[in-house]
Amino acid sequence: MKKIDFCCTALSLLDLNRVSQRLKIKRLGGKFHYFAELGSTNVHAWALAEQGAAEGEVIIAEMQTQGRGRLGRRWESPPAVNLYFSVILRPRLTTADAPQITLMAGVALAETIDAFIEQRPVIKWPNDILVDGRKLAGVLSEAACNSEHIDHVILGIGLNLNYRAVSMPPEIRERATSVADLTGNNVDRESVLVRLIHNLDRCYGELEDYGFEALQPRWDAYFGLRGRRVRIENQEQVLVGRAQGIDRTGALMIEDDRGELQNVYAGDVIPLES
Ligand code: BT5
Repeated sequence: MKKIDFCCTALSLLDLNRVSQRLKIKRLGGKFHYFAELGSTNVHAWALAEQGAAEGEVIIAEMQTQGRGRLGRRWESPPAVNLYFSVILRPRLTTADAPQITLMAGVALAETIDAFIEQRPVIKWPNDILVDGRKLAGVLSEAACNSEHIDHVILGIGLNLNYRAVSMPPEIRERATSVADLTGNNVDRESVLVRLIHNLDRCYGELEDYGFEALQPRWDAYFGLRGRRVRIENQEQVLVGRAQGIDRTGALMIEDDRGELQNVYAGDVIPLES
């Protein structure tokens, strides 16, 4: 990636003191680790969590040189236009329920984005937020756990705010979008961050206190593929069928072409013609 000299450019950087003052909660966002540049906020957060960092600490960077998606994919992370951050969580959940963290973040993201754009955001299971079929945000959750208990989860979020299509690399230009591209105006990144952390704090609290059932109706309302024919690809299989929604563990339920219900726990969903 091209190196950017921050001193010589008129980039508007985040002021985390201002963000902290606006946060009325203390559980998530009680402490920020701010970087002008980082390889990956998830990698750094993982190292801090291993050293005993507390739940709710947020690692945030203006740009990432090795922003990560799932399965070693890349997350484009140019400087000072978007949000790239990771939250350290130490949830009171069993290992089996760990995938619900990603789903919880999807609800918090969708509810946040809804406040800044006219169009309705759509959740694409398990971790994408799409608007008009283009990707606006992605979630990467990584958990350290044994067979029963979770030690920590690193919840990483990338959200495109003032990233214009003209600046995007050709590989994603047709498939990605940003709040600025959707509204025609730049958005105040700190306002989005404050609202997003509030919403994450609230949704995370609901998940821990009442279980995923408390969030599922809202997740369902943002889910864009119910009844659509989809192809699911993961390391074990390729499955074609009709998406029915998610079960209480967060698995995607697919009715296959023999009419049997299959639960899918990981993979990429590709919508097909209905
Ligand atoms: C994701 O992976 O969507 C998870 C992205 C998580 C990024 C955050 S940023 C903060 C934290 N630190 C990290 O290192 N990561 C997290 P996946 O479903 O595998 O999607 C990756 C695919 O999305 C890529 O292969 C591209 O096709 C596309 N993509 C890459 N950058 C994008 C961007 N900025 N906007 C939209 N799409 C993008």
